[in-house]
Amino acid sequence: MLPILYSFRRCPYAIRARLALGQAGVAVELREVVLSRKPAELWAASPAGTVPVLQIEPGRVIAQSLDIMRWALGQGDADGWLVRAESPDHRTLIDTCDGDFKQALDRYKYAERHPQRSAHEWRDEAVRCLIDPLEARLADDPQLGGAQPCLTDAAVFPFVRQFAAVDAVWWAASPWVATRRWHDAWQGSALMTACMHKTPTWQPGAPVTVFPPGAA
Ligand SMILES: N[C@@H](CCC(=O)N[C@@H](CS)C(=O)NCC(=O)O)C(=O)O
Repeated sequence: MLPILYSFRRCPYAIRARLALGQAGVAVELREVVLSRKPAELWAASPAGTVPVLQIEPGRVIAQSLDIMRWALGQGDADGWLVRAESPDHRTLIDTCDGDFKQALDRYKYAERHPQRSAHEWRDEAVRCLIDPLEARLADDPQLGGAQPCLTDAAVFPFVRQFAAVDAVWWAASPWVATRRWHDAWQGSALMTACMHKTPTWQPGAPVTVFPPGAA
């Protein structure tokens, strides 16, 4: 039996998990869920009810996206994604992404719910938290991992993708040239294309969908 991944196609946490599983070449049964109608099987596997959730075997569950990434790459990491992401500054980048940046991103996206500041002010905050630091690093190297990508690139990219999509016209003309190049390379990559392959919503008894597409 394959490990089971409960996932939601557009969720940035689920995207980072799928990127790592795809990179590692770990085949899983993909169960696409609708967040407003999560299946009982997901709740049973993880009472937190968030996605992604990876059930490696009955009773063995990983319910945090970064842990899924690390587990997947622990199964296969021919390109050294883990080792290049080991330094404390990489951990800081991911913490900032998941913390201050994610908060500013959500407020920028749903600015009408956060009237303490304007959408542009929330956007500026998001830039200050993460986009500026990314630009400084990516001006010197094409990837956060250096010449080659690493876990940090894949962990952070889905959130920058979401940020860029809030106002794609503004982003395309923005001054973060190196970050935009990095974003576009990830967005157009074969790995990302495989990750964003559309699958029907899972329900009990549905035919098994294997991820990555085409894996055994
Ligand atoms: N810390 C978790 C966060 C996962 C998370 O918040 N996922 C969102 C979807 S993007 C979710 O499932 N939210 C619950 C909901 O919307 O009901 C992780 O890294 O996996």
